[in-house]
Amino acid sequence: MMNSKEINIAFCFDENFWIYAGVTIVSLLETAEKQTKYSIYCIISNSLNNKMQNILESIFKLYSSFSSIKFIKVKNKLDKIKSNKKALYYRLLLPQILPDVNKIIYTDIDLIFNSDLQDLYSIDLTNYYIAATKDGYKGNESYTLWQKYGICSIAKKEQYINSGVLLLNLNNIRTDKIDTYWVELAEKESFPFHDQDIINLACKEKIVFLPEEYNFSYDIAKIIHFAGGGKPWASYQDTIKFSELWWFYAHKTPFISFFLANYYKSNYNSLTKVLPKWIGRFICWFILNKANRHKFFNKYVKDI
Ligand SMILES: [Mn+2]
Repeated sequence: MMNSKEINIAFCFDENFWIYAGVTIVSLLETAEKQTKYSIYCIISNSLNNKMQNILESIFKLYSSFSSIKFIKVKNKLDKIKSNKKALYYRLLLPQILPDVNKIIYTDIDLIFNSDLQDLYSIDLTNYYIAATKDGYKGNESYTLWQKYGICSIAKKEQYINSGVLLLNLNNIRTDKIDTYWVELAEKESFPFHDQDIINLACKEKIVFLPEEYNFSYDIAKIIHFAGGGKPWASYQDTIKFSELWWFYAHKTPFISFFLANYYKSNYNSLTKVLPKWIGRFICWFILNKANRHKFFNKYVKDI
């Protein structure tokens, strides 16, 4: 196709979060402009099996024949990393895993896209490592490692960024061996905000600050990130802004009955507050039985 604009984008996840990647990917493709061609790289754990990959691939195919999707398993077991949330650290491996890619967008999968990403991708990073939005932390003296590594002062200068949405200049990062430094830090310490502290520490002075519309839940947001504790799939919907937009895309995936069952399960307590206990219990039992995860996935895989 003429004048197509290629955009590299990476998602990193393991077998615990792969279904949420489905929602993020649907929102990415549904908001793409005609000439945008996404090269999607899914950086995944070893335990994400072929069936799971095939399901994600089939969702992808429903929405785009123009873009592409690739699954790459993380070979490095990250044994030395001092944290049990290994998947958070996959993004630090992007420069090594994708040696031929020079520029890429990385986003978390607890978010949805509300806009095409050409604007974000075209931001000039010639003299920088990354672009990211500032985070709300004003500096918390109580973290020992923040004090030890001077992250407090980064936060105080309001230069502390959120690592959920990143535009990365992989070329500069590789040339200056920043990726090696990232892994060194991860193996040495367990930072309170994991990869985010590491990226802030290693990339300071070489960060382009993005407008807030690319991260978080603002009215005009191009990328809506459900950062922190309240996720639209888990908490009572009214309390989370834009959760209905997440559910809109969730309905377009084959995971919807699973999402609903989980949602009712986690909201069982609020349900029983308004209904007699036995009715609440019956509804939960009914929904959970209907959406038996194993049966559901088997059926879906057979159908495609
Ligand atoms: Mn996040």
